[in-house]
Amino acid sequence: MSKPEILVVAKLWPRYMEALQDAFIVHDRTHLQDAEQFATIAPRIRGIAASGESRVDAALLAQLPALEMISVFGVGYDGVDVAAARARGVPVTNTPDVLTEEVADLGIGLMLSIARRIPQADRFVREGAWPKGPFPLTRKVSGARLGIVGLGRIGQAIADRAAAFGMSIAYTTRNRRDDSPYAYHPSAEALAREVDFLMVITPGGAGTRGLIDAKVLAALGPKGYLINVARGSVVDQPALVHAVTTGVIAGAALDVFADEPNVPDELRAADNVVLTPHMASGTWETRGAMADLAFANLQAHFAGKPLLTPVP
Ligand code: NAP
Ligand code: 8YV
Repeated sequence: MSKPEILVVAKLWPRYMEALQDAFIVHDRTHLQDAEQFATIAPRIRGIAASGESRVDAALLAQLPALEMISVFGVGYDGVDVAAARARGVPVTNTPDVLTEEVADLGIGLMLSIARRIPQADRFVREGAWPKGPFPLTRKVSGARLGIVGLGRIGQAIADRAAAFGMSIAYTTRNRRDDSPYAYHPSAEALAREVDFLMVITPGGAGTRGLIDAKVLAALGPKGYLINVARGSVVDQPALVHAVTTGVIAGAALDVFADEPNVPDELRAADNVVLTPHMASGTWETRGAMADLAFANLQAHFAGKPLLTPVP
């Protein structure tokens, strides 16, 4: 029997691509590169392999009459029109849990980096500034107040780590968690008013677009720090640029941006900002586990078995 044909819609990690190429006939981003060629293969496409940042919209789905499933390499699937897929009976899978610890680690790392100014201190030593005088004092993290916007799998793993730093922990979600010992606030603005560090770890998409706006940043205040490991869309980026460059907040540490891989010049120039290139899950170990799970979902579907991790 011939191998199923799938469309890869993002530049995927080479090890994952190799596994896909062994098991399927892979069309790598053909829809973006060659419209004529895509028109000839589109009717045969039975699966999509996407990344967490991929766009799979209704217009693309409409061109794929034989599509049976979409597998996302990532826990976030905000770029996929899940409603349009569901209307066609096309299930979507993602890679929850296997990256939780990794993303939580980077969230804590970013919080420490911006508070203790670790990248700035590194530059200070490299640039030969140390002999001219000491590095300015920084902000203590242990015992400080942490607010988590989104207490899901990753938010909880961040809270577990923060507890070991003796931080007092509070959170906001749409639904209060009865199983959580942490103080609940009904909005990001109310939470921001009560904390030193505001950690954003919700899904992206329409439901959270601009959730961290100018009002939330004003509530966080001139001694407060924002950390975003969720999606760039969750933060009103122009409001954030204004906040970090005018002292509305003390600083920010960001792994995600509104228009990746483009980062505004104002953020790149700001000394009170730490920037990483959407790398929270980016270790050999975790990307390997994500690839295995994303692949296993495709394999299960085409073997007629139940999907491992369908999105809710
Ligand atoms: P999860 O378990 O589904 O948790 C999501 C949390 O966000 C839940 O507590 C949810 O609670 C809350 N939430 C959703 N909408 C909200 C809103 N409007 N206001 C406040 N809270 C809201 O997901 P997860 O596994 O922790 O992953 C979270 C997200 O992290 C992913 O969707 C992805 O976007 C991001 N992520 C980023 C990276 C990276 O590389 N930087 C890596 C992995 C994941 P309620 O439903 O009660 O509101
Ligand atoms: C990945 C992510 O960087 O899981 C997510 O939602 O954003 C990240 O783990 C991404 O999916 C890989 O391209």
